[in-house]
Amino acid sequence: MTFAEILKAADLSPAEVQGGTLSVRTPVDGVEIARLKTHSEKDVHAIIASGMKAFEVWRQVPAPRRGELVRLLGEELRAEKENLGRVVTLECGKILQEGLGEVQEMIDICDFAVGLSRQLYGLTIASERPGHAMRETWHPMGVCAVITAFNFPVAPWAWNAALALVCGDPVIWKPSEKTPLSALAVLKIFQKAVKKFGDAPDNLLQVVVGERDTGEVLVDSPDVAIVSATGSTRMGRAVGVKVAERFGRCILELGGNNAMIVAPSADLEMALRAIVFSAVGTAGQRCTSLRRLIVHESIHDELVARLKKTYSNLPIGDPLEDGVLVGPLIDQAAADGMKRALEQAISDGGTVTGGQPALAGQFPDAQYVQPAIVEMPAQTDIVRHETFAPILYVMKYKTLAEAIDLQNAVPQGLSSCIFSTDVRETEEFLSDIGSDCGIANVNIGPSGAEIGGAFGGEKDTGGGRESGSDAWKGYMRRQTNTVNYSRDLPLAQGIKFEI
Ligand code: UN1
Repeated sequence: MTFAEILKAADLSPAEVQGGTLSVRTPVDGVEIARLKTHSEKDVHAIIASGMKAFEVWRQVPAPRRGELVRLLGEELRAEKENLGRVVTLECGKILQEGLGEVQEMIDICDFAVGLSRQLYGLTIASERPGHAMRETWHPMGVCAVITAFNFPVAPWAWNAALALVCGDPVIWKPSEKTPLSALAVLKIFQKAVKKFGDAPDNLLQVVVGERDTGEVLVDSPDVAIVSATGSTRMGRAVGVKVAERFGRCILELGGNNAMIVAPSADLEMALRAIVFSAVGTAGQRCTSLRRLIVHESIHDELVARLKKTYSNLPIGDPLEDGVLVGPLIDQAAADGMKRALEQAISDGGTVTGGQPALAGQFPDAQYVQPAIVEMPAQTDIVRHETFAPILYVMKYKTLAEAIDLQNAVPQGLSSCIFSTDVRETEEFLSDIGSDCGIANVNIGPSGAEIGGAFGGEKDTGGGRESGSDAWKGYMRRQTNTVNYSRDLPLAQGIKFEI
């Protein structure tokens, strides 16, 4: 399929994707595939006002009926999985298998949210007063802005939107300026679901196209009740402060610097496969990508030798082609960042294998790279920094306590894992003195989380939780109710107040 055919199959006509000022390039070969019209500040204010209007209606629709819309969305996504997966691959450069996986994540969270729409459980609480009932109830919160990053153009939107919609909140989506086409394709799919649903209010989902300043209008608006943002720690720090200043609700999913500890008892064959998938998948541009490998000294040399061998045969190339495992980086800035990080690692005493540009002859305007393995004498500042590229730093350890200290001694706290068949080690890793991350896995890599669990992490990762478990509570307001059904008016705490 040509690039134009990929867009057409996703129902994006040339008229819709041309004639604007925002240039969208595919990382596959670096060519421009669209020029989108952007929204002005005034447009965004009007969009927020429309979202507020939708809220007035949507919050009164019973939650299970709201779930029906999300069920229909899941069905439409099933039908469009291939078409949307291809747009994702075209726009962000991840291999098609991963593009399809991302759409599957959207389908999965829709299923989850449909079930949730018949739950949204509150509590009954024992009151200290006779003839009184206490309960805790959950209510729709308001307009929810979802700001997403280029590396996962659609799944994180779905984790937020599927929950927000069943919780009664209209959604305004600000996709990355690098991947707005995926968002527009999803909007088309959503509109089909709305049509089948029948009587949903207009503007339950709106997409704003633009650069950072467009997102800032959403972040600053007191009419946007929830801001859920995925992206860099720098972005999150700015967004978090602004939303906190107006006492809005913020859900942040920011950088990761994820590690794997490989213990002496590990199944090395399994570890090897997990390392390669999580370090080079999405060309090292997942927030959950494996960036630090902490290997017991007794198996270090063997594992590194096997890794280098596997890395030397990795199929790098056009992510739309079958059999390719490593696609391009998103842009020149990403390639420059990788180069700078490798130079710094070398000056810190690291030994680099790989890391050089690839396929420059075939794709002169794209940024393909050979994934890098960097053997480090210590966890220096560059290792503690998240570089969004396929760089795997390898370090040695002697004791598990030392390995856990290394794993935790970075600013970020998203995902982590241990490969070990020793239950004492694996349980310690998951214990109160183990990994400090939001996600901690055993005999599985740090990436590729399922939607059923809460997704997010601590420290510089921002503290937010999205997707499964009880993350839905982030999209509703909590209310404590005390109901007096007696004929007296006793005061709490036994206070006497006679008039
Ligand atoms: C991200 O990189 O922002 O766990 C999200 C994973 C995916 C989500 C990654 N399910 O790797």
